[in-house]
Amino acid sequence: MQVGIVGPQGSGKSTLFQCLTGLEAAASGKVEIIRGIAQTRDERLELIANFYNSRKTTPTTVEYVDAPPVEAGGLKRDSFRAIFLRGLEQTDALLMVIPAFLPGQIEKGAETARDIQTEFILCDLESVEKRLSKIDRDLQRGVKGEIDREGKLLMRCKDALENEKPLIELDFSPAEDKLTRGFTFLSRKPILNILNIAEENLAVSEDLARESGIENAVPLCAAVEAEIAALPDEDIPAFLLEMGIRQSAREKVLAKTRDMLELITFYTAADNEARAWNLKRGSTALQAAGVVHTDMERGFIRAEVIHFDDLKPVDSITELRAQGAVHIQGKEYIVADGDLMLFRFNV
Ligand SMILES: Nc1nc2c(ncn2[C@@H]2O[C@H](COP(=O)(O)OP(=O)(O)OP(=O)(O)O)[C@@H](O)[C@H]2O)c(=O)[nH]1
Ligand SMILES: [Mg+2]
Repeated sequence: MQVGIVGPQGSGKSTLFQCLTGLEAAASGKVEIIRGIAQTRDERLELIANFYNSRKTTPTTVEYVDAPPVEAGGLKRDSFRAIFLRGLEQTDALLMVIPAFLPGQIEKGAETARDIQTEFILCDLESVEKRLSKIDRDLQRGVKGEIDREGKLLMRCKDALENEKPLIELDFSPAEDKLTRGFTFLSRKPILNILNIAEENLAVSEDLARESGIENAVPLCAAVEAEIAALPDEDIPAFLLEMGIRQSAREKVLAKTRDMLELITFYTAADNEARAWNLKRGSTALQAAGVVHTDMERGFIRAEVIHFDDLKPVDSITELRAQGAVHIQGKEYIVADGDLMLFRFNV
């Protein structure tokens, strides 16, 4: 999973990047893209690894991308935009950091955030128009097939974008989704709004978020969270308690992003490795197999599924089997969050 961090100049994007990854971020004012991988802590995975005596655990990871502010380009806007676009190309979602740590900052911040989203729409419109004129030329030369369908779809996109509607508001069929995959549409990426509040407002953070009028705003104080990220793991709970923070930014942002993307976690385990995997909610056992390995999907026979809650009270797999807690499932089984999956396959 890859998540981009965007927002007005000086809103705290790089500070948030540091909180989320524990890494050094881009210096303020620099047109630079910095990437960093955050490991996720996963207690369920630890428990599963213990159960199987796995030698190694592999949690899911998130790659965060610290982007420069769009408006910092000045005269060299085009080249600036190119860097910005390239940096966000592969992201699955965006965090929009809205500054609210200084008095009166929030209105202007929210306005700039909207401007940035307009910029996304303009970027997308530019790509759509470019592609449409190429398609026109090809159609005139007599090229047929797929291109016609793509043209129609892009006309729909153009229509929305010209009406300042982000592409995320359009419903694409899976086939249409595939057709547009090569485009990196910025306005099609889901956005999680982050309200970067002052330390002294931490106690009223939820009220501030509600009163801000910003949709689903997640309040946090990036400056304080950066301090938390620098602490040794064992000192974090006491610090959070002292500051009156219920959940660290790292955990909160991750959970909200995964919710927004409708992701669940399933697990695989053996004596060599216990591993967590991301899966779109509502996916089948066959699709889960494909996430692990294409061979498993191709040669899928069945899945043996253990629900995480059944695993906790027992000591061994024999005990689980005796209780009937190992469920044999076919391709169409809808995977639940926390399922431990063993795929039987034949290629
Ligand atoms: N008081 C306070 N200051 C903050 C907070 N977060 C960021 N700042 C300050 O705001 C300034 C900009 O922070 P950055 O994290 O570099 O912001 P940025 O959005 O990455 O900046 P650009 O990349 O230049 O757009 C720094 O001086 C930070 O110390 C915060 O939560 N509270
Ligand atoms: Mg920065």
